[in-house]
Order: sequence, then structure tokens, then C-alpha cells
Amino acid sequence: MKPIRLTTTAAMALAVFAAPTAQAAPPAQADALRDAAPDGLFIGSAVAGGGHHDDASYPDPFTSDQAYRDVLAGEFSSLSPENQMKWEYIHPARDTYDFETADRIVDFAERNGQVLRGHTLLWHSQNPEWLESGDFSPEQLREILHDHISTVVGRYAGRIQQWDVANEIFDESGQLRTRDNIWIRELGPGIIADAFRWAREADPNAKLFLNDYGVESINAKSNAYYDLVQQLQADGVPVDGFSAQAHLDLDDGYPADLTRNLQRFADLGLETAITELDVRMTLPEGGTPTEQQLAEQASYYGRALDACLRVRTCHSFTVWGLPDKYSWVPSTFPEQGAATIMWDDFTRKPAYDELLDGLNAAER
Ligand code: 9MR
Repeated sequence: MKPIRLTTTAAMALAVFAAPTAQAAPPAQADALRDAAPDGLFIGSAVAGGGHHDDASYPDPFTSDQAYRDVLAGEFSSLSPENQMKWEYIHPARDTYDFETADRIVDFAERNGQVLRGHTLLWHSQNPEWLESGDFSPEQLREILHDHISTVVGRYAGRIQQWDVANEIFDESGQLRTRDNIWIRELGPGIIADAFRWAREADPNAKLFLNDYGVESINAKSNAYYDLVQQLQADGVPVDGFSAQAHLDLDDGYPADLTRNLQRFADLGLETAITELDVRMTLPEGGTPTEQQLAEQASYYGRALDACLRVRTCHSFTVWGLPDKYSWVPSTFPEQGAATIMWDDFTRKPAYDELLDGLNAAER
């Protein structure tokens, strides 16, 4: 982060010793995202890999790639385990927790002066088979979720800045996922409030978030969150934040009302955040993006940063991994890619430069 600016009095006291004609040197431009960021804004990345319990071929750069680790440490002030705190990784059997990789990421972050975003506790996806096909009674499921949240959040209490407590609980039309989310299906919507209460009990200091994709704009889904937040607040549920993942796509256009949307949640008293930013595109034959695509991508990244900078409660801005070879995009969207801010050799794309310039210029 930038060095703390002198107070006016301190600056005047120093000025007495300065030659009267001396021009103030322009502030040095920082050359890493975390150094360029204004105080109080954490710049994050997802941490890829960690090994998959069923798939040994899953890329694990956090273990195997020193250049990758150096970039994570040098560029970012916040880290989000991309997969390694999800149920299927951390809770592989009903009575077994596996904290090995998550612990390594948390230790790494602390060694490098970084905060963490915990991801995620109540979700419809990446749940282990034992849970999804376990045929548990509602009472048992409640107990399983309570135990999970107390154990996982409790283990890292005081060490996680923000937790994605509930992830992607609404569908595109703004309906709760009553079919594919096991918790909501089996236990009803009240389980969302309980998850927040249990998380608060386990770590009173972590900021507790609702997190989703497709909620960058004011639309049916983000409206559903807007209503839910007010309901939870009225019920005294400890919800602290609303975050937009921001998996953007040049083919979809830029969500121009992102600032306005985040601001309305800030106006409810919530923290806001961008948690999983990437900007994919349909690649031309040969697989290399055109100059124009790269410029457009850079402007999407820059505008998303600008949205966060403009909303007073946005203290966390995270990109969903880098470089492209470790991104989730190509395996999910075979025609698309190039979504991250760095080339595979860790050189910077225009999108990186746009973020760095935006942070260096930021006044908050
Ligand atoms: O990036 C993650 C990828 O490695 C996993 O295979 C995938 C499985 O669902 O999850 C990806 O991360 C998702 C995140 O946890 C929640 N928001 C959407 C992200 C991209 O799919």
C-alpha cells in the first residue's frame, strides 16, 4: 500500500526546512498492484490448485510453481483459495476434515502480509458425494452444516478478513435455488440466516458476505439480494457484505451500472467487494486475442476497479487467478479464454497496466 500521507501540520513543519523554490517531487509510481493500492483497499487473487481429492491431474501451481508463488506474494494483498476451502476439499468424509492445503495457503498469506477471503460455506456446487447422496434427515443435515461452519470458520478465526458464507443462492430469475442447493431444498430458506449466525459465533471478526455471479447489474438476481439483505437485517442476522464475483465476458458487454448497484448495498450499511473478476473473450483462430480485444478487456478491468474505488465500502477487489494457463475459463468455455491479467510467462497484459495505473492514480 502507499505510504501514509503526512498530516498538514507535519507537512508544514517539514516545509520549513525545504528550500523555498523546491518543487515537490511527483509521487513515485508503485510497480506492483498491492503497493499502488490506496490504504484500506485490498487487491486480491484466487490461489489455484491444491490438488483435488479425485483428480491428481488437477493443476497445482501453488505447490509446484515458484514463479507463480512469487507473483501471488508480490502483487497482491489478499488471497482467496480458489477451491481449497470448498466442501469437497476440506470435508472429504463426514467425520474427516482435511486442512492441509488450506493451512498452507493461510500460512503463506500471513508470511507475506496478506489477508484472506474464505470461500465458501453454503453452496450448491462442489459438495462431496457423501453429503449430496447421503440421504440424511433434516436434523442430521442441520447438524452437519453447523459442525462444518463451526469447525472451518473456527479453525481460521481471526485470520480471515471476509467469508463468503452463502454463495450463489439465487438463480438468474431471482428465485432461491430450492432444487439444486441441498441446504435450501432440505432445510428451507431459514438455513441461510443460521449459516450467518453460526459463522459469526465461530469468528466474530470476519466480515460475512453474500456472494454471487451475474449480480453486477441491477437485475432480478441482484434485486433478490437487495430484498434478502433487508429481511436479514430486520431479523438481526449478522450479514456484513454483498459481493459481485464479476466473471465478465466481452461478448456480453460491460455492466455499466455496477457502481450504482454496489452503492445501493453500501447504502444499506453493507461492505461491498469484487471477488472473482476475470474478463473472457471468444478467441480468434489460433487462440491469440487481438489488440482490440486486449484493449477492450483492459477497459473492463479498469472500469470494475473504478466502480470499487467509487463505492466507499468497497475494500476488497479480487481477480480470479492468473495467468491464463491456470484459469478456470478454457475448460469451462472451450471457445473462450485469455481472461486474466497476465500472459502465461507472467508478463503483463494491457489489463494489468490498466489496474496498476488506476490504483496509482486513485485518491480515496
Ligand atoms: O475456479 C474454480 C474452478 O477451478 C472449479 O473447477 C469450479 C468448480 O465449480 O469453481 C471455480 O470457481 C467458481 C467459484 O468457486 C464460484 N464462482 C464461480 C467460479 C468459476 O466457476
